[in-house]
Amino acid sequence: MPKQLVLMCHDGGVDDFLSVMLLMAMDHVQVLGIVVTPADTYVKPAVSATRKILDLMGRHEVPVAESTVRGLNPFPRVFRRDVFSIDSFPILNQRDELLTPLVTEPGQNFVARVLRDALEPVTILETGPLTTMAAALDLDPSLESKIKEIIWMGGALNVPGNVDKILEGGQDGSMEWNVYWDPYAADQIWKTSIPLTLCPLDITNHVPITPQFVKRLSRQRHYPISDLAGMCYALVLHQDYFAWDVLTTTYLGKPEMFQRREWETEIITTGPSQGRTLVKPGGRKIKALDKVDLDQFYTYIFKQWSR
Ligand SMILES: [Ca+2]
Repeated sequence: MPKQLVLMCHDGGVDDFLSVMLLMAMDHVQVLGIVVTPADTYVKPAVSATRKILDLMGRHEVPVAESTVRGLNPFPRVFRRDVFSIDSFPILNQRDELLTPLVTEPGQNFVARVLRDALEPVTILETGPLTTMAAALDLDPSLESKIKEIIWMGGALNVPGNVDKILEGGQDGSMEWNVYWDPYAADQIWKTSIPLTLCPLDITNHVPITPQFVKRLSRQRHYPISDLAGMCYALVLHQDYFAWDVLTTTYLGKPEMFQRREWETEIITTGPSQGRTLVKPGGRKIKALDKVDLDQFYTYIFKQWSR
């Protein structure tokens, strides 16, 4: 059976690296490349860590690119700095040279080239803001037809957002970070006819990363990927943490685990609700992951990282 063509775009948070590790453990996909958007991260170590993870997993045929887009509302530094630790993990630094190639052109140009060259429409797995995808479509709007679907960790439909009302003054707290970083890019994608499947906070709120979960990973740390995943989670376990990007990526691997639901929505680009994914009759139709079988999800993660 031909493999599903996938291009991953992530934004260098802890959850993004875990998603790379999950994606690379899937047999049914052919990953055409990974692009890093400079959002929830510092981009140089994020690109470096991504290449090191691919090396560790023996997947150095997958090129990695650095997007040069900019967002509107920067992620807090306290979120972004974990990448320095990950890039320095001993398990990722046993070799002197990286085998995974770094693409020389900007990430958004790379996305456009990959889509143009693809023989079949490509599934986009997006675990950061949509800015790089929007920039690639600016380069060549006709490439919209080469995108089979965008699977996106983004949005808060019928639950509060995760942008802090006090730290990000003047906001009403209704928006999710990946939209808030660049609402205009999300709005641009909303105006296309690309099929969109969202993994919003509505579902991720029900998929916590618990100390028990991390403990169970520790018990299988003889697998290098489980060991690496456990170290990544150790960086964030002191705070409330959920499977945001990892749940989104799991949908690509095991869609049958999920129920989806259609909504009509609009992106608010200005004012105190800037970045909100507003449910509004007559709005842009999207599908959102609605329910997941939690037992199946956790079992899948432990199995996929047993390598
Ligand atoms: Ca992310």
